[in-house]
Amino acid sequence: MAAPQSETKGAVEFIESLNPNTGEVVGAVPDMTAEQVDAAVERARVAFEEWGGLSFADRREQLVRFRRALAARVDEIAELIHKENGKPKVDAIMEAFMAISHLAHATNRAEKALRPHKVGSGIMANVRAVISYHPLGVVGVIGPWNYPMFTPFGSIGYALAAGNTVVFKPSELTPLVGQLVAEIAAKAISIPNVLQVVTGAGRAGAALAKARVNKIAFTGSAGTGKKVMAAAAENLTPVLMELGGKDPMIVAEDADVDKAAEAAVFGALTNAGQACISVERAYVASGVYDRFVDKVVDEVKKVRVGGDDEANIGAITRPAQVDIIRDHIEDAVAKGATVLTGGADKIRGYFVEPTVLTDVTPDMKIMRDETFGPVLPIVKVQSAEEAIRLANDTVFGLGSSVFGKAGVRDLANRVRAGMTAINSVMVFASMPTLPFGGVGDSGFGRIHGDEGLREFTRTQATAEERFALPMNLLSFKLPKGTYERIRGMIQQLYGGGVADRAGGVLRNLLR
Ligand code: TXE
Repeated sequence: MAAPQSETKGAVEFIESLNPNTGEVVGAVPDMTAEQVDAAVERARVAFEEWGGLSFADRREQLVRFRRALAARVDEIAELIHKENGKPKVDAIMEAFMAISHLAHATNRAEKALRPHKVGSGIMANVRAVISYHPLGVVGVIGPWNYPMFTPFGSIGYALAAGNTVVFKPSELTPLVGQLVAEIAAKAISIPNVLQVVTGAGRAGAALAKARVNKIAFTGSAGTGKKVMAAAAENLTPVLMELGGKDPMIVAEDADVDKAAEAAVFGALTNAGQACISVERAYVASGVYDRFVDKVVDEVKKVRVGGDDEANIGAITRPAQVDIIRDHIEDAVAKGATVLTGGADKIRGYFVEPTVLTDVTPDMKIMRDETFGPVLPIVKVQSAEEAIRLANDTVFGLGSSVFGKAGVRDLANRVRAGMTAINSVMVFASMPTLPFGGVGDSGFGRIHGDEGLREFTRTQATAEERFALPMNLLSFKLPKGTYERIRGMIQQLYGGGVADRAGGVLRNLLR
């Protein structure tokens, strides 16, 4: 199989989408120009006039229609995810399930999460303070190929429910899934162009980042993320960055070892390891290390790689990724790692055998850079302190998991990451109530949850005077002696620890 091909049909360039399992052409999409991307953004702006002005109830009605239409065509969606990405069909329908459940949550939750609410007025006791949330306008979403529906839906569903319109640029490796979803939206939502898809590779993505959108939500590599930020900076467009990870798993001495091993195998291998929250490193307490490693090897041997319906994991979706995976394994072996299953010599074309490594050290690429493949390096640690130190020794900080009993929550709190699963793995991603996002090179901003809805809004602070105070501080007509009175206020309010009764004190002073 080769990288996606670009060919010319008439005057328009097309990009072919290939099936990673078979090399067959699944379809072709236009390689859009900057003008075409700008035109889509303009249409989205027109659509926003109406969509952004709808009540939550009316928007909900439209999004429920969209959700039902997605559910009605879920076999078609799953088939296309399977063909374009290479993951088994059951994983493909699971992905669609999670994406639709996030859309349903965002639809149902938006009104509550974005409801204007009163807050305390501090020292300005005569003012009513309200915080409200308003849609931004047009949101540009640049998506990846590993979860071509689920990942972008973490932005699309929440942005739409918050009242924005969306222009989505799917990865050039999985554009047809994006096209299908937008086609379903166009039929289900009565206002045109609420969700549009623009297709193409880096050029189209860069055009979207430079277009006058009101926010860019990007998922992909840190390198491309930096380019997107630089392009967005031209218009001071805010960005949300969901980048890669190097997620650690910590297994404590008192953990349920079998459960932890099974979770590690699933977390490292599902989707052929091509998840931003894959388990990329495991740190296991010395007392349970041997049992853990044996169980992992047992479980990994049962995992079948292939393109058929019985396989657990499919081919690697992005051709260049195979070289990265091979390089990481070879680098580790050259520096002393032991291969317990799989290995670089077992890679056949785009199919990578699950690889378990021990005797790994922090200087190896496999322990530092995102591998994004079905590889699990395991490290023996002597203490919880050592586990935390090594887990946090990374520029990334996306997901993580911790297995144990006593003190497990404390251990979880000490991992520097956006999300942590306790006695489970990856589970936070499927929970629409929990915010999802990273720190450091894993990015910033949050999708999912109430935070994910607010991410696609502008916060407005409203301060309404309810009654006038005898002494108006916001005026040039200040009476003589104001300096002394303010000085007195500062002493009374903050010099004696009465700041918690500030409103009352201020009113007395201004009388
Ligand atoms: O990502 P890119 P790639 C990681 C993973 C992988 C690496 C590279 O480690 O090996 O990233 O994958 C669009 N301006 N993740 O090359 O380039 C591109 O068309 C604007 C982690 O696929 O970041 C696609 O739609 N957009 C990850 C999107 O960016 C540009 C998921 C992502 O592509 C652009 C995928 C530009 N100049 C890969 N150039 C995760 N966080 O889950 C490309 N694009």
